[in-house]
Amino acid sequence: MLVNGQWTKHWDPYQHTSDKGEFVRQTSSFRSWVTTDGSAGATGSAGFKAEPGRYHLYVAYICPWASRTLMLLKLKGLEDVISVSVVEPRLSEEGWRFGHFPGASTDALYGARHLHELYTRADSHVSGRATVPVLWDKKTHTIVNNESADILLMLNQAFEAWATQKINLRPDDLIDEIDSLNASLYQQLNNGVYRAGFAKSQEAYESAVVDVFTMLNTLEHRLKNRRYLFGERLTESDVRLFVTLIRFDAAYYGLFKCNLKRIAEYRHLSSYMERIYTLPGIAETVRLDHIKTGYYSVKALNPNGIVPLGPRFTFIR
Ligand SMILES: N[C@@H](CCC(=O)N[C@@H](CS)C(=O)NCC(=O)O)C(=O)O
Repeated sequence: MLVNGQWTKHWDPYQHTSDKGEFVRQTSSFRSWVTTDGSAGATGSAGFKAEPGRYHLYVAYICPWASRTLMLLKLKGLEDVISVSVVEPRLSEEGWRFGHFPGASTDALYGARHLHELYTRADSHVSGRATVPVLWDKKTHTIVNNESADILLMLNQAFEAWATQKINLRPDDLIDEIDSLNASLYQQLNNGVYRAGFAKSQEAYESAVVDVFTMLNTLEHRLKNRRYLFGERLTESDVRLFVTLIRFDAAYYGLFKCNLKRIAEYRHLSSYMERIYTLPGIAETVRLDHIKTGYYSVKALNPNGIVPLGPRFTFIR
């Protein structure tokens, strides 16, 4: 991680751990907003007006938080408006690295070797983890925002003028319900799998796994007669759920020990996952090779770095 603009020697996969052995995720540090007129958003500073070609997304295909922002780019048809660089799936001693792993890229903007260089370019005294996703402003050479939840909102709203797909993932009549479902999805499932995987006590692990499967069972029931979580309309909650489902059997079931059941054993959840996977553009946001290579390279959880051969999805090449 970075301390006062300097990369500290070793990358540690464990984020903060509580006294009870619970995994605690760091809060994101760059929180400005791109808005249609450049006025300030909910947090951070003004000056980031939505313009085509001005912004860049740094992502990792392994990462669910980054992948959900990529899904928004596809669903809104913004690929020609916001450019993208992809880091390699394995975290190096210096964190995320650009390179030649198939599907990864170099840093198109500055030729940086590691993502942390972008963080220090934005703030030479920055401290904290250099996480993906990063929404970068090419005009002022800085990070606008590194919190995917905020980036999702920006991509849904601020670039409407150039979006080739006029889909609103947060329709007015559903906003409160979407936000409330998102909050429990995050706590119990999206971050629940991480709480299980990185728990340092049996108690913390078990409580996380119970949360994960309680949520999966509830969702399985909810999706019995529905196309998407809120019926016929695809919403932001579906994007948030999909990124965890698609990684589940490949990484969370084995590596994170969330092994009471696979998604393949849930009839409705698995057909729902396939339904979203086959939406135009979404398959391009899913790289199972990155997902498996990346998660299974976390030495603290898998010292020998062996990557499992399975699972095999019938609908993924
Ligand atoms: N709150 C952030 C979390 C992002 C995050 O934790 N990303 C992970 C990858 S999945 C990361 O970059 N980790 C690098 C590190 O911890 O050093 C968001 O949702 O944008």
